[in-house]
Amino acid sequence: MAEDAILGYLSTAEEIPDSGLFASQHCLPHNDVVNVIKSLHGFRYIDAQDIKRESWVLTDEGKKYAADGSPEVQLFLAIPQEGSISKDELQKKLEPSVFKIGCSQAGKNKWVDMGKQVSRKVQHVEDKVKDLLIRVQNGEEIGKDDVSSLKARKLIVAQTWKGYSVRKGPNYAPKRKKVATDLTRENLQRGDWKELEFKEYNFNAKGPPAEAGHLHPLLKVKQQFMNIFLQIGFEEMPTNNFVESSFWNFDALFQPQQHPARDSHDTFFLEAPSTTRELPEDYVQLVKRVHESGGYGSRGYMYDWKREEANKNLLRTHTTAVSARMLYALAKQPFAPKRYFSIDRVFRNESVDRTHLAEFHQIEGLVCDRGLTLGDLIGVLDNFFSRLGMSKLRFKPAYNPYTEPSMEIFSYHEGLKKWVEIGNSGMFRPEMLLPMGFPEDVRVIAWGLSLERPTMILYGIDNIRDLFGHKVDLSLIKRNPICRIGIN
Ligand code: FB9
Repeated sequence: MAEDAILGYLSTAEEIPDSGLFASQHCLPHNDVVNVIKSLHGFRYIDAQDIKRESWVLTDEGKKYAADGSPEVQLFLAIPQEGSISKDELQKKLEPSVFKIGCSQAGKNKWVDMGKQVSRKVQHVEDKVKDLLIRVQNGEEIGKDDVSSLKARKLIVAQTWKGYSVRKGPNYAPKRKKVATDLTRENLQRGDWKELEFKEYNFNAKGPPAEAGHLHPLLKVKQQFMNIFLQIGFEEMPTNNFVESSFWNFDALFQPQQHPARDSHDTFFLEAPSTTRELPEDYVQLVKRVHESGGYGSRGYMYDWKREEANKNLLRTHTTAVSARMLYALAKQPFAPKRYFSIDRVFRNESVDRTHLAEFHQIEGLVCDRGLTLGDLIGVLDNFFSRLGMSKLRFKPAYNPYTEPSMEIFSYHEGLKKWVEIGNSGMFRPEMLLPMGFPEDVRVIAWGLSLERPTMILYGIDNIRDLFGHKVDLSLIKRNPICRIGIN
């Protein structure tokens, strides 16, 4: 239809100057004409040039006034020729917006006398606004000031009209030749391949996207962190147990049983199995004692430590529970320095918001060796975070039940132009290490951070719910860029 019209027209005419005009002259929807032009241009039957035209179209309000007349004229006509009408009565006769705008416009035009009573000040008025709107509707030109006054009243808005001017192309023909896109056995048998015109190969055509699996951004960033830990001689701790006993999650870390984090407001306790099956009894007694009366130079917490409290099962609130298990196992062997790390899920009964879910991935690193100092901790943190592109670190004294001294870690983030809290750290307390059986001079420095925060910053994700959980938009997973940490 449109194709024959265009190719046919060009058989006699040099060009089609304006596809819009051509469409209306041939009673064709301009869209169809445009699609055909794009296709014929693709096959070089024609040469199409973009043409743009700024035009004005009526807003919904503009359309209303073009149909029913401008509000000021509607108001004027609602006032009796002679005498006056009360403002309230007049208001009842018109729509609220028409009355409001009508009053101000008619007032401005000095058409009416607006008091408690309203009366006409002139005999007759022209609805210039309506006429202008109708002319715009018909695509007619109107004066600049009229345009600006209608625009100011939000009765018209600019619209860019896009069309094409068309000329014959190198492959022009009055009728599109069927181009073959494949040389088939039948063509060869029938020998009609001689006449056939073959479509050119488009060697730039992209093949169908290769469907493949995609790594979640969190796993890409996790891999980067694992590479760094392995590069600096750390060994991964086994974290494949989300369910932990209160003993390893809290008591072994010298966290007292009345500590607020140990109640169900912060921690998910298990109904079934509600209690742990077994704990290393001798070690439990040492933990009980250090909580109750201290030792190793500590006075302990001086409270009655309850076994049943330690037996309670929960969803681990930190992977530091795994560190406790691994350090206890390490203390059983002849002492050898060790570097451990863990990256896995932890669960906290926290209110969900833009940066917090009830679960996140904790990253933890620890170094166990003789005579380690806070300086060693700062050194290790410098080394670790510099490999993440975070070189300028600052430390702020902090408190954890299981480390003394403790420090919050801050880094200046060039992209965000601010200091960002990037983690927490400290030296595990002797009340934690010595009951495990470590020699006096063995120290353990450790630190932790989350996986979600760096991933959100690296991928520019503002709300953690867009990153993790059932609301994640899968296309984010499909088209997120490769993760090269150290990107600022
Ligand atoms: O991840 C955190 N911040 C962070 C980390 C990296 C990062 O990288 C960007 C690319 C540049 C950006 C930000 N934080 C720890 C700091 C804050 O987000 C904090 O508000 C939230 N924290 C979580 C806990 O929230 C209750 C992050 C999580 C956290 C905090 C502490 C530890 C682990 C995770 C720990 C520990 C620890 C301490 C001593 C010994 C052993 C473990």
